[in-house]
Amino acid sequence: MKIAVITGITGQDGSYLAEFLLSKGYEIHGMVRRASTFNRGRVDHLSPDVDNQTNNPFYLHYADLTDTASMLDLIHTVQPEEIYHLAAQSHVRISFDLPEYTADVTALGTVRLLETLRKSGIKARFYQASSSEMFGSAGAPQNESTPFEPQSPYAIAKVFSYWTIRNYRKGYGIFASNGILFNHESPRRGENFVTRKITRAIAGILSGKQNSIHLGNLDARRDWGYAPEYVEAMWLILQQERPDDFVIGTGESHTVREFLELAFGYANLDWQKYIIIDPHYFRPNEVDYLMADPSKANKLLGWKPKLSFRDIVHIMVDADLELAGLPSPGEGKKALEGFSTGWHKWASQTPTMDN
Ligand code: NDP
Ligand code: GDR
Repeated sequence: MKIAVITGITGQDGSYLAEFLLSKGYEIHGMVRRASTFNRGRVDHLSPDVDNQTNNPFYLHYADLTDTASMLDLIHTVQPEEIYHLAAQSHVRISFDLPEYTADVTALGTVRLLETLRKSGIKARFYQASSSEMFGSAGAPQNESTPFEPQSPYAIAKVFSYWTIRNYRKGYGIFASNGILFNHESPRRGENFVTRKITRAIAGILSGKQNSIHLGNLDARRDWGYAPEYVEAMWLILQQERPDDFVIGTGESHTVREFLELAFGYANLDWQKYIIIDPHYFRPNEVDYLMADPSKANKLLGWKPKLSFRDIVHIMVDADLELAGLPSPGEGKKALEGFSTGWHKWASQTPTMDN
């Protein structure tokens, strides 16, 4: 049984990755940080002692990216073969409010974890959650050779981590790889990212709990994929013969406005009646146009996304309507039936209301 450590296991990607690796027979050790509120909603269903129905080799450990000793303890105790480093302060706009904290967690946190691994002498493979935000204002499409032009404290912190990975790979021979992932969404997406904010608002409007949605820039273009497909790419990256860096995305780009139109239209609502443009959600610097050129991943990893932009919108609207106890049109559910690879099912999409 292979042993993997996942940092950021309580986040969107960490929770899907844990499910995927469990289906592959891995023993999973997740890092969780202390919070005053419940922060395990996305993974609680994986714990062996919840309902006595699962007996997963799934363990959670308290540690924090700002606390080196806690990570040392985790790595020494678990002796992992693979480390998936997903934990971060991951919100771009909030990184402008918290630049120092974002640098501490999202940049220095990576160095702390890599140093912990290096000093331990354990030969684990290391996956770094790099981001398309690193490309910033570089022209689209972006691939592994596109120079970075980061536009936020978050993106700058990710560029620091990206180069740290390459430095440790070259300098110390550590099997450390960057997955440069473009935006990927799901019903488990955090509520303050734009896609989930929109699909939750639709459910709120239809259930009479809200009558408007405040948004910022609708013209930004993003390459949006489906998160469960992206965690499979993370795993593939660590199964290669050599460590390397890969761009992961769909190769299609859409504006926030297009997402709005499609999502509201699917729920039979006219989006223009509900949108309030609120400067609070504008960013000091915006990233206008991201679109992946994922040809290296297509060729070397054999990775290609199966679900379309439309499928993702349908899945997210269906899931939020169901969470609100409303009937859903069901196109998203249908799309997922076609996609299902055994480990990922509709029923486990949104384990709890307050994830
Ligand atoms: P989330 O924001 O959903 O999850 C972030 C995770 O990091 C959570 O588990 C969070 O814990 C944890 N975390 C935050 N700060 C600390 C800390 N100080 N110590 C320990 N854990 C911490 O992110 P996603 O799942 O969406 O993304 C995963 C990674 O991939 C992130 O690094 C993100 O920057 C990157 N990325 C994401 C993309 C996307 O489109 N989703 C695209 C490209 C890169 P808690 O639950 O307690 O808050
Ligand atoms: P992003 O995702 O910044 O691309 O980072 P987000 O969903 O936050 O923004 C996407 C675009 O939508 C515009 N926007 C709004 N965004 C938010 N959050 N809230 C709003 O109300 C709103 N209105 C318009 C934004 O300006 C932006 O242009 C995500 C994160 O997951 C990162 O961690 C990851 O690295 C990148 O994707 C790839």
